Amino acid sequence: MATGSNTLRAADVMVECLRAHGVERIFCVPGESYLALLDALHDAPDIDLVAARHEGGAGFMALADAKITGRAGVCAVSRGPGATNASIAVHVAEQDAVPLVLLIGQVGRADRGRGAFQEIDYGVMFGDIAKGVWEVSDAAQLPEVVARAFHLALSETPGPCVIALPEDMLTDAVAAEVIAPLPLAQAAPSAGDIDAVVALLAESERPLVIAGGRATEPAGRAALQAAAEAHGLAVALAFKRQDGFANDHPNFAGYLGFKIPPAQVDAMAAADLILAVGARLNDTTTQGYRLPRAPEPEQPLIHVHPDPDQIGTVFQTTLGLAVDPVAFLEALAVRRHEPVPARKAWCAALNERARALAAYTPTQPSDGVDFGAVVDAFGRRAAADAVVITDAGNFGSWVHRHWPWQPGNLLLGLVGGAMGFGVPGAVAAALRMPGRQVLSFIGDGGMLMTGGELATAVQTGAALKLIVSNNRSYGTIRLYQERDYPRRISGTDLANPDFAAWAQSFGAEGIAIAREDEIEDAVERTLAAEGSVVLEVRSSLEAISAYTTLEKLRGGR
Ligand SMILES: Cc1ncc(C[n+]2csc(CCOP(=O)(O)OP(=O)(O)O)c2C)c(N)n1
Repeated sequence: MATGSNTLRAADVMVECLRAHGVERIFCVPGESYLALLDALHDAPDIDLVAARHEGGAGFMALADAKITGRAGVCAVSRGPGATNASIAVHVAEQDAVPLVLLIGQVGRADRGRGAFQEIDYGVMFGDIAKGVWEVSDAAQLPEVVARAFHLALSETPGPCVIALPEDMLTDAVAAEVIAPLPLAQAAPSAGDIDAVVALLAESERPLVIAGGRATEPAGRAALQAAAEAHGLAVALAFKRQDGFANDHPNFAGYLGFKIPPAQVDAMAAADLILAVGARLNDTTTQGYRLPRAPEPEQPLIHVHPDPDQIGTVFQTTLGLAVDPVAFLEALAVRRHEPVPARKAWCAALNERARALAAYTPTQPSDGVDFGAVVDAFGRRAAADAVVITDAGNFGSWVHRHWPWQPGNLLLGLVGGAMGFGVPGAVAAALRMPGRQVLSFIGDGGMLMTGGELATAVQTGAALKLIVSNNRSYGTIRLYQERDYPRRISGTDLANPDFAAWAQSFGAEGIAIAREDEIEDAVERTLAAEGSVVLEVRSSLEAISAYTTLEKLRGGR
């Protein structure tokens, strides 16, 4: 909307800036604090505005969108309550290294600092979790702030950036030139870097790659496999990165998530060299700073990561390369090498363990369906390029343990472990990839945290397949309770709605099963559904996770 001879309303400048940064979808919950921006988006049919039912849902959608596209996800929310609801996504973006730009309507400039209605100082609120926080009081600075926020969100270790927009600033008339995206520095390895890696590899009989981040994203998968094959490297996948390498490949060494049996970790820890590529090496991936051991690893450690701040800060690192992991793997894959015969046996031994752990053995619990059997059936029948989403909770242990992951799959799960991602994450995925099966595994706890976003799916036509493990419990916490305080159940029992009827009330399909002999038919119907479908599995609580049972926990096992 033009406001005068070379000037534009600031809200329209903002839209121009977003457009210049490639934004074509924004997830929001509207608020009166940014009406002018909503109005400017009315004139921007090229930007899809998805209205969610809760700012946590909108934030999770933006996170999922960013994980899929590799570009910054954008979320717009109102001040105070909108911003506090959205804060879960800011935290997860930091934990998961996901580029996210959160736009918040702010109280008018004249009222700042007076404790005005719904006022928050966002620099203080997000200071510890966002990479950058700006409040734009001069509309002329919008282009510069937007360019810096997107640049920072995407650079080195990606993460969240927050821009607060005072509501009266958004209606200022301003002459401001849009600033194009700032270039991202992408260091490539030198020939000398690769020489140094090859020299260390030459002395290794048992090299273990720990792959994560960019190395396991779709763009890095071919290079990861080529490098592993060229040098006979065993490849373990970092937390929630299981789709990065074919799990039936002979070089696949296993997964570094929660509850990996100690014998499996010990076997991997017998490595005489660790090559960590793209992974930040957090406590989950390193199995509690054991693989590699902190601060002094038991074997030489090569760490390749785009962000120099991630290298050498926790682990004494033999060789650190702050370079693009994909460029590194490509360069490593084409280097000539002398075959080291012992590596074949090393890979085979780890691979055998990984396969044994992934094999599903049916159990027959008496209090409901073994959720593992449902995951097993989906794993056998789902499309080879299915998008698989996991909310946080024990039901996910079967997915992470038994799903036959292939690089054609896309796994979306949160390293940050926040519940409530399952439904909104699926909405974003289905909108972005309408032709693909989008399967989201969720617990009864997580389902009712953000399940209202099923309405957003129905409204936008996003087709989701939501598989709910209804074990009538916050099962993960119950598991720890039974381990530490056997039989003292406190705050973890849940009374649930009829999820199938609940789904139908949204206009989605609803299916419920309570017996194992119903699984195959229900899975087939779920996969065949054209629109959104909720499959409620009345699952066993006795079979509380893929690794243990209530009985074993109470017996101290
Ligand atoms: C937003 C949020 N709140 C609380 C937790 C702590 N938490 C982790 S798992 C879990 C229970 C999950 O229950 P459910 O979704 O029913 O799945 P289940 O573990 O029973 O399979 C809780 C409360 C969390 N991770 N995220």
